Amino acid sequence: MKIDIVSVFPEYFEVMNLSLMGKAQAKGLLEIKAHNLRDWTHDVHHSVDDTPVGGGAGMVMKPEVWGECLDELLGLSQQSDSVPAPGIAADSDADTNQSDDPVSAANTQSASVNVPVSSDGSPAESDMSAQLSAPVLIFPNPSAPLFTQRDATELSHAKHLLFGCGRYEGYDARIPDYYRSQGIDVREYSIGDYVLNGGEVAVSVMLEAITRLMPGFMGNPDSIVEESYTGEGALLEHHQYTKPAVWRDIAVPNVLLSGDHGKVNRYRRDEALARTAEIRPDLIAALDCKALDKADRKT
Ligand code: 6GU
Repeated sequence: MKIDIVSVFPEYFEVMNLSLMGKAQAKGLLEIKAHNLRDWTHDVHHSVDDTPVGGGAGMVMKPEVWGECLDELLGLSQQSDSVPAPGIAADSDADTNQSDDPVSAANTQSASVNVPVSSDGSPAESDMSAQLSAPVLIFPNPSAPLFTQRDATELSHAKHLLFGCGRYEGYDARIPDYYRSQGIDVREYSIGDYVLNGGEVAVSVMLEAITRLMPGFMGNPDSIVEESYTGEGALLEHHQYTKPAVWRDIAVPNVLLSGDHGKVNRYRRDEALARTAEIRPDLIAALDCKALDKADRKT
């Protein structure tokens, strides 16, 4: 899997050379490149942001710099960002491009990559192992839908992921809109209901969730099968214990020492259901009834 990350702090991603992610890169399973957005600026100050149109606090990331950067990393032909005079509609801007700049007008055609996109954008569970052969462009955004294990599973089959990290008050909304209009698979995700200073940490979180699901990434692939949030009946995981059987007067539940696999599985399943009902009732409410077995209903 090829991974490009664009950020004004590319050094953030040096940690990707450590641990399992580092090993996966050494094995050639992953190729991660962090790029500095300022490399695509042309002014002396290398500025990437500007004040919000319509007013408000903070700064917004400019579309022109992102446009040049993403065109290059996606292998799309460069568009010319001519600035219309105030009051001129976007349509006449396109006309100006066509008459004044035949090269960029011609490129507008070839820039289009037609990727089939399903009606609701999310594949059925059965399609999750399908290769995503076209690049996926991902923007972390605290105002976007939540990133879930389902998204991680789907994206673990992608060939090329490109992350664009916003800073300040965010990025100009036309950036994702434009790449969608060019047929690119564009996603925006939040990692939780809190606000971070920028997308870098969110990208690190998403990348770890995605890459560990890649075939060959984990030493023991069984360890990802029984985890929380996986499968049809996404439940929190049961508690785990190791030896000794008693530690500081606290004993491991007896049934786990019984050697009876049927009983152990039942105990763990009941515990997972009880913990989920207590801690995350929303997950129980969202549970597909078909994911419950007969014994679940008795308890
Ligand atoms: Cl994806 N970005 C930022 N800046 N803050 C967040 C987030 C993303 N997800 C939760 N908070």
